[in-house]
Amino acid sequence: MSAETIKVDWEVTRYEVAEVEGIPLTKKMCDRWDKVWAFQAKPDDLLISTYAKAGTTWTQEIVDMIQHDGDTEICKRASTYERQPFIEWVLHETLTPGWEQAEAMPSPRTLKTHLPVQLVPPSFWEQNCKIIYVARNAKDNVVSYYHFHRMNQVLPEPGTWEEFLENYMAGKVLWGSWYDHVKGWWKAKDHHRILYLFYEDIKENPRREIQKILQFMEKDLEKDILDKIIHYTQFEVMKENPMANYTSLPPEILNHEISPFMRKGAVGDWKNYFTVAQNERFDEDYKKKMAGASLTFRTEL
Ligand code: PPS
Repeated sequence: MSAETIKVDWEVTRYEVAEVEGIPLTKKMCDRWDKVWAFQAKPDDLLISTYAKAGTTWTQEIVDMIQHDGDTEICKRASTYERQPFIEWVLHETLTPGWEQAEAMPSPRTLKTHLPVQLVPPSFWEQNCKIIYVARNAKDNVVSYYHFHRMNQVLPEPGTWEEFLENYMAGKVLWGSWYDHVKGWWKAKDHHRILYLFYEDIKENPRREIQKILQFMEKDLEKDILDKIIHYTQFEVMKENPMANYTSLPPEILNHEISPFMRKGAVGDWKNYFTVAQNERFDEDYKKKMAGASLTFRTEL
């Protein structure tokens, strides 16, 4: 694959937000939504779907390592976003959007999305594609999302932590409500080929969770290859991997000095940000929003 060098020869400004069916997305995505919606999936596509900051990159690296039998050199052939296109993403008008990157790619393709289930291009369902969905507990997810908005210079200004938390609880952030996202995909897994995983489970026992992915992908690997995958996809190792830690994007876009993309990779970091009052308010609101859902998250291990 030839990696497209991303050069920033335009003024980097934080993107405007618009909506598709009530879901906030960048205006750049909304303006070309017809292209995203018309995306043609193929039966052997594997889609990695997540709410933003739920462990997408981690899962992408695990899947790529599985597909290449643990060959770390092959997995360093290009950056995460070039190996596995982010189908709905438009970085700039002068650059190839995610769906075109995917179209130009030979099969079998592995693709990334943050779309809520109702906005996934219908061809994925028509083609009965396999989908790996990863969910992360809302508290760690919002902390990670807040820091990502600080460092990613094209995302909307996050405001203060307090303001960002309010917007997140109200679903007024890019890709919409975390609550609806995790619930929507949870329901969909009963009708489609979806492996639903949890960030906390992977953190707790990567071997067990990677074995679930292997089974889902109908792959069998020797124990030493599995050991190698566990090693190369752990936080500390991925953090130093320039093809997996997003340092290959220009600093005008991702400013790792403000907050690194590979920030903490932990479960329970929310305790360093939520005040007692915020936590109480969050929990009360959470109960209402998640009432009736047979979906439970762990906020500590
Ligand atoms: S994105 O931009 O939506 O694709 O981001 P995403 O990859 O979903 O999430 C980034 C967070 O995942 C953490 N991360 C990891 N945690 C544990 N182990 C590994 N290997 C790993 N790789 C990435 C990353 O550090 C972000 O979480 P925070 O809490 O901000 O550290």
